Amino acid sequence: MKIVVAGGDGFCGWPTALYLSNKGHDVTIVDNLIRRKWDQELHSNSLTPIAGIEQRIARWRELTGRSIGLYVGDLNQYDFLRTVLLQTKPDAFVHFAEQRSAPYSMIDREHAVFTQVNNVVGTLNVIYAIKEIVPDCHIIKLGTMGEYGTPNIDIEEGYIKIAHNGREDVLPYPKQPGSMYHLSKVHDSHNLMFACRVWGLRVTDLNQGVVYGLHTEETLLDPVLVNRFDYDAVFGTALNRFLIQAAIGHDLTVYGEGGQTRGFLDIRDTVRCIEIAAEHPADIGEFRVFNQFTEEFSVLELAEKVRKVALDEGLACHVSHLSNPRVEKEKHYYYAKNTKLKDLGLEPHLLSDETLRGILQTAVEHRSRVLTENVLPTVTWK
Ligand code: NAD
Ligand code: USQ
Repeated sequence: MKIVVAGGDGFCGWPTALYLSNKGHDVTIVDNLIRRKWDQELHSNSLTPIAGIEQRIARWRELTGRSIGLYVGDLNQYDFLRTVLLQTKPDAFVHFAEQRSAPYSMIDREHAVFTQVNNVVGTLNVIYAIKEIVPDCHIIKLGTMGEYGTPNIDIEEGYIKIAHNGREDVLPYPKQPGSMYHLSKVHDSHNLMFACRVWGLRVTDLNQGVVYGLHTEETLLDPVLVNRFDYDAVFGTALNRFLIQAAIGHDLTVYGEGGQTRGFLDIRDTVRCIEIAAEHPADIGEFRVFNQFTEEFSVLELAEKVRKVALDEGLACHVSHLSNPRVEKEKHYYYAKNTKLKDLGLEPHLLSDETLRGILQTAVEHRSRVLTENVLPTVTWK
């Protein structure tokens, strides 16, 4: 298949591009490299030293003989996006290319506005460009489990059957997102659903949980192919952050009580989920939603797991309960369905001590690169 991976220089996009290329797909990356600029803005860095995108792609070609196309540009520039689609005519458009940090979106008004404009307008442009140029192309859009929030009932995959005043319907599952970033994903979902209903586009919205790990079979082939590994309080995510904190002997930063429960998945499952979605496209006019995570954990449970594995490795660390910089429930019911991807063939890599040890070892290897002033949270929701 001809597949565009928008956001293909990022944490999820880069290993996905390599994985799909390795499977024999004709892959083109589209990215404006803004994630690298946010590191500069935040005086932060990836724990792993990452090569430039041209160098990454050239190394991949040297090692495997496979070419990956590259367009450096912004999805918010409609003419640029039109050119990409006219020249590539993709069968599938995988859309990772958004500002994905909840804390970044909550820094101030400017960052909230930027996040929503970047994400919502970018996705609107994707919708219009596909409608105009390749209407049969399957949009595989990265959404988030955080669109649902933490309701006191089971979370379904996108839709819920509701009986009301003697009548019944299957309706979009209610959304109660927890940040300006998560809200941008809800807006995207609504726009995409409208485009399917009105123009007959085909879309899969992957409501992904928090991703952990960094390596895949392909990124491990050579140091130039290494994936980025975020640890700072703005872009680092829960489990990866705890592992890096353990590597540098920092207290594990559980926010508040730590009963916040989320869906999690291994990066090796992220890439496979994209392949599954591409191989089983949504029907014409269908807005299909998959919940893309494999297991649920509370953040305190994760911190305890990391503490135990770190101790086995001779790294003593403590779990610290920080005053929560976010506004969120710290103790709540959480049960989300996630059967659709498994029904289509996903065989999850479940979180084992061995997996934790592997990520921890990478963190230890690069720990001298940690800028310790970036570890504690400074952005608050209030
Ligand atoms: P990332 O920031 O590492 O990568 C995103 C990439 O998109 C970056 O390379 C960036 O330069 C690019 N980009 C952003 N805006 C762009 C634009 N307007 N035009 C072109 N390129 C643009 O993020 P990630 O962790 O790889 O996440 C990818 C997607 O998956 C996001 O949509 C995110 O919301 C979603 N997601 C991520 C996680 C996670 O734990 N990392 C979990 C659930 C969902
Ligand atoms: N948390 C801590 N300590 C930390 C970091 C986070 O206790 O050091 C807590 C947070 O308060 C929150 C939970 O862990 O309750 C998850 O936070 P996170 O930073 O790991 O993840 P989140 O902000 O939700 O965002 C990440 C990605 C985002 C994606 C989302 C999936 O950055 O792109 O959409 O995970 S989900 O959480 O399912 O919405």
